[in-house]
Amino acid sequence: MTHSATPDGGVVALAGGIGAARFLRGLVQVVAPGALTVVANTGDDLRLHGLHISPDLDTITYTLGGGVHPVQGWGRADEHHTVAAELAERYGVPGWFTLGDRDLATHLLRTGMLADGATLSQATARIAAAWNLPFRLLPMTDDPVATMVETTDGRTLHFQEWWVGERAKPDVVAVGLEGAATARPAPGVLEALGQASVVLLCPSNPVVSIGTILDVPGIRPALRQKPVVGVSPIVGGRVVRGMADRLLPVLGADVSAAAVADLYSDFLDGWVMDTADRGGVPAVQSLGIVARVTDTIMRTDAVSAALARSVLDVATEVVRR
Ligand code: FO1
Repeated sequence: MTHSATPDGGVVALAGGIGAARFLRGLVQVVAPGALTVVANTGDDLRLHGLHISPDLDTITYTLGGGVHPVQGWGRADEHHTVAAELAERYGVPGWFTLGDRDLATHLLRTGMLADGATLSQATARIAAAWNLPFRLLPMTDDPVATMVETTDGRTLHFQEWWVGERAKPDVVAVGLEGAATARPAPGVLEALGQASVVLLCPSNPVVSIGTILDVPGIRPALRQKPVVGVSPIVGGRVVRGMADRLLPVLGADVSAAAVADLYSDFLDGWVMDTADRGGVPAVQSLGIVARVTDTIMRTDAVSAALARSVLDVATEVVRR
């Protein structure tokens, strides 16, 4: 059933990859269809074999469309790797970034549309429609951006080269969104934020997913005008998944739910943390942020839906403040 607080102005959710997709599976159970816009990170995007790959857009699309690889949380279910094997064996082009045959169809469609002059938003809308997504999915920008990391051995790598290609072995001294200065929010993003009754931060990486969305000029100021409620991606001082624990220290932030709230404190109104982080409630409240603790480990869609309801409950409390 839809949450009583499904506001008429609509809900906008800022999203990264796997954790966001899990949360969205719960959110779509409690927000009226058509009331939700998801703005996804494109800093992970990369070009390989001449193809434009959008990992976070595809993880959200495949997960909410019912076709994601159930164990990996990214890429396609029922996947084969005939093309990747032929590239490696016949042509000597090894794949450090696993691209399955079905996944390649998505990248071929997107790259073909871009080559014909379409925008990333238009390609995303075409792909989302094919997967019957129950919400509008927007990239954070149509402009070229890329999350880059500087490693302690003096190299600058694309985030995926570091995270996947080098298995995150080198330590990182800096991370940033290349292209941010000239990037514009994708069409519809600022309008959706302007009309929203509430903006939600999915439990995504605060540095290379939510942080990169905030780096697109115009988005962070828009959030300061809205009730914003987020879900902590850090539980009990640890990441649930991914590598935020390696990147938060680069920003000088502790690996804690309260520290992430502090990073967002210029616009954040509500913060939902796991019961393991009950001790962080006073620190979050001292920032003037409504704090709520609940089970945030989304083992099932029912837990995701309960978490989404908690987030919308906090949104109601924030709006009534
Ligand atoms: N993650 C990996 O750890 N190894 C891979 O080979 C890999 C390939 C891949 C291909 C398409 C895609 O959409 C995502 C892929 N991912 C892979 C996940 C990707 O690195 C994500 O961006 C991160 O997991 C962060 O969300």
